[in-house]
Amino acid sequence: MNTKRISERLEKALSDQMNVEDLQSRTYYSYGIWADDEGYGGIANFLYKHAQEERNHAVKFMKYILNRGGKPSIDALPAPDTDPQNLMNCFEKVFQREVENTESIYRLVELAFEEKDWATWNFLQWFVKEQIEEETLAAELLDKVKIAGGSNASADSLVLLDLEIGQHPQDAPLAREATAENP
Ligand code: OFO
Repeated sequence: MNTKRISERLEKALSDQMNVEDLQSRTYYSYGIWADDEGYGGIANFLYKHAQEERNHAVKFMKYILNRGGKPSIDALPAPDTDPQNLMNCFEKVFQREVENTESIYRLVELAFEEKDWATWNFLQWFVKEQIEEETLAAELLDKVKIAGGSNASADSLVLLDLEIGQHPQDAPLAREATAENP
């Protein structure tokens, strides 16, 4: 009896996304190593934690494919992105990585919709919501770097920025949870 509940096309697309999440994780580690080496210990810490989040995302795809009777495939990954040129460029790259990942998730949502695979469509909604948070977070951090002076930030503001980002939560609040009392 065939107990597989996912098409081969979606199985492959979800498995590819699992590998993309893994690559995201390696990319955040590489940005973290760059920041650590530059002396930004707080920012490095933030990026290392974020790398772990991306690994968690990969595991969610892995388990979902297995639960639906498919088999994910761990593929060879390309090298992560090149090192940032400076802090401003680092957070521009973070924002760009998140936007690309959102586009990749949207393509999966479209595929699930096309196949009327509502279980997969439902599974992917967690990632749609997650990407709203991740893009908001990346934009917030980029704003902080700009406020600190961007590429011309003084040594003092860089020290404060490093401290602040090091303690920054990994999630950004969602607009749907805002209220008049707590916007
Ligand atoms: Fe940064 O996000 Fe995964 O999905």
